[in-house]
Amino acid sequence: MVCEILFRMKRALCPALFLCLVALAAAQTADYPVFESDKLPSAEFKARRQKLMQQMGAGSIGVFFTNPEQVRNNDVDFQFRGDSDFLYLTGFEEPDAALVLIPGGTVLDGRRVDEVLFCNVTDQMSITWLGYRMGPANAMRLLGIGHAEQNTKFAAVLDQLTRGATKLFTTQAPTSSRGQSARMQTAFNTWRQGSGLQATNTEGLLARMREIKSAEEIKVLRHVVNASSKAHIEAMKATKPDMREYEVGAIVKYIFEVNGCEYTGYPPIVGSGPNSTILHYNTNRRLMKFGDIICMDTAGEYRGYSADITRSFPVNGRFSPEQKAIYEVVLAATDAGIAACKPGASRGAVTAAIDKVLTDGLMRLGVITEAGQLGTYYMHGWGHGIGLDVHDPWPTNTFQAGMAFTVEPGIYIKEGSPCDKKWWNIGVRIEDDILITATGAENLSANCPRTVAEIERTMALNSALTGG
Ligand SMILES: [Mn+2]
Repeated sequence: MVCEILFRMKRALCPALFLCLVALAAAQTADYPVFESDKLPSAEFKARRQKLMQQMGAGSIGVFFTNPEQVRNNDVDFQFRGDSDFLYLTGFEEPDAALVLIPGGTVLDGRRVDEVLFCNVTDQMSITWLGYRMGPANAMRLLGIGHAEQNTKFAAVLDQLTRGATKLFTTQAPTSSRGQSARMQTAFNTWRQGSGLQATNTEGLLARMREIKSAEEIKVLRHVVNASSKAHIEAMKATKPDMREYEVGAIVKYIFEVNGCEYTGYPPIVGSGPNSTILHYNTNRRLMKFGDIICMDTAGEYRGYSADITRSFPVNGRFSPEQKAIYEVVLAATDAGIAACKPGASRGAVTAAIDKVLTDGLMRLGVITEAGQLGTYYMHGWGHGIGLDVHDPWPTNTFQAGMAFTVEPGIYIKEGSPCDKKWWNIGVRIEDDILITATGAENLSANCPRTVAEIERTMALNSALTGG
């Protein structure tokens, strides 16, 4: 990676600034290559914006920002990823962008508009240094946005766009501290204070839209769940005693990426031995030993959508009797939870099914002696929505076709727990991705080995990645 300051110096020394400006103007309409053929269709994003505008009503205005870029260190940023509500409404993946929705429509520079995207333009610096930018013209053409403008115009036209508005909708985007993103947010905040309008948080409306997945979204979810399942399988095949946890993490990330994932949905959790009992462990540095169990929670993100899969398996490829006993209890609880998922049922039925199986199982094994002790070893909820966020909005209690969520009970027995020490350092979570269908539920991650026999069979296979 090279430093941007060098470029700035060169630009300052340019003997033909005029030519630079000509090139810059030409670049405004630069072609934008589309490398992917399976992005969600622009018509779907358009329909989402229209549905949101119908709910907002005439006379209202919606102003939305994507996430700001975040510094990692010095002049290096974290890999950019847009705000999920913004991605949901636009499909626009670049930083420094804002969307204004005007359900009643208004006139901007003599043109009737009801939606305006503000984004970066392609210029000489972006071409030389930053890679491809879509730019306003391509955003209209490729994303079906009614009207797009360069983001430097945001402050100047906000008054025109909002004229006569009586209601404001927005979301709580993280504030930006630099660049055009910060300038747009400052202009918006100034306008908002001057307008006297109370902001209505739109997250509730968007949450109810996002919790029901369309056929196109389900296609994407299937892809990312399958890619994530493959990653678990390759990790199981490769895992051996005396590997580091990060070596397993490297394998899953590799499999996500060669299956087209742009990101991991969240940092891989590869917890072995005592680390298997830490719910969101992702240090992944420990040397794994014969006899350890691994609790591995990892999934990719594809076209913005994340899967979320956890499997637990023994480092040496064969479960110990104690690991197997705990595993079978958690698997039975996962199965009971999934069996309670169907249209019209509610979350409470899943909670009850899982809690009963876990309680009965741990009592039978003597890990607990009364039902009230379950919380010592099972301290999280059984699931959450999945989608653009790995913890996706899921406001409705009753299951409906198109909902996608996880079922993920677990048992975590730390060293020193009040039970026979033969159970210590066993952490087991089994997490599947469930889609509610018209008639029941589909386990999208059923191909990822789940039973003791399936896991031991998979682990006995040779790995092409580690040669053993
Ligand atoms: Mn999860």
